[in-house]
Amino acid sequence: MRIEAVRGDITREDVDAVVNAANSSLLGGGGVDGAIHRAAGPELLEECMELRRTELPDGLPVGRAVPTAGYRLRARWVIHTVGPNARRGETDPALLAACFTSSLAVAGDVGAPTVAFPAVSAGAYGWDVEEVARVAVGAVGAFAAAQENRDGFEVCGIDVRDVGATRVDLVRFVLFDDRALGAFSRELG
Ligand code: AR6
Repeated sequence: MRIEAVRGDITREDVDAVVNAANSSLLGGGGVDGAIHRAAGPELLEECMELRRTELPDGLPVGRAVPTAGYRLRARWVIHTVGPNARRGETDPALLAACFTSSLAVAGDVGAPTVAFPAVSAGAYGWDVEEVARVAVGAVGAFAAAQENRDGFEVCGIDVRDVGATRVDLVRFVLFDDRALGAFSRELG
């Protein structure tokens, strides 16, 4: 798996799936969530509302991930995940790692070999971007190793069995500012 970090706006990425740093309601918000909803168009909110009516009446739990279509984005899929909110005392790195792991498992399930991630939880949810970079790069690296070995593993109670469904061969961290880009670039060495 190729893992890279670039500076940019994730809504413009030409990848199979972009990951959204959503909240449990899935009904939109500010930051990268607002930008993705604006760029994808109103159909995205409609699909999210349908998910809430059907599969997720209580919302999407922290650390989990769910796919929708990408609508007007170049990406075919949006994978929504909910980061831990440090401002509410959610500071367990395993919860943040689970966002990256579960998003990659969903990418494998839907058949998305190239995936772009933002710095989940590094904005409104108050995590230090250096810590986000450390956790994100560690989680993606562990997923890549499991994919190579074709074995499942467990992260934060999530049993990632199907890492071999479709291989994810590119993960691109798309960072909005120089500080975030520096943090991820250092972690990637
Ligand atoms: N492309 C790439 N990165 C971006 C973009 C973009 N277009 N826009 C912002 N970022 P945040 P969180 C960066 O707040 O901390 C929302 O209201 C931003 O600079 O988007 O997980 C949701 O609805 C930061 O580094 O997500 C939730 O309520 C990173 O993306 C809550 O915020 C994440 O910042 C989620 O908070």
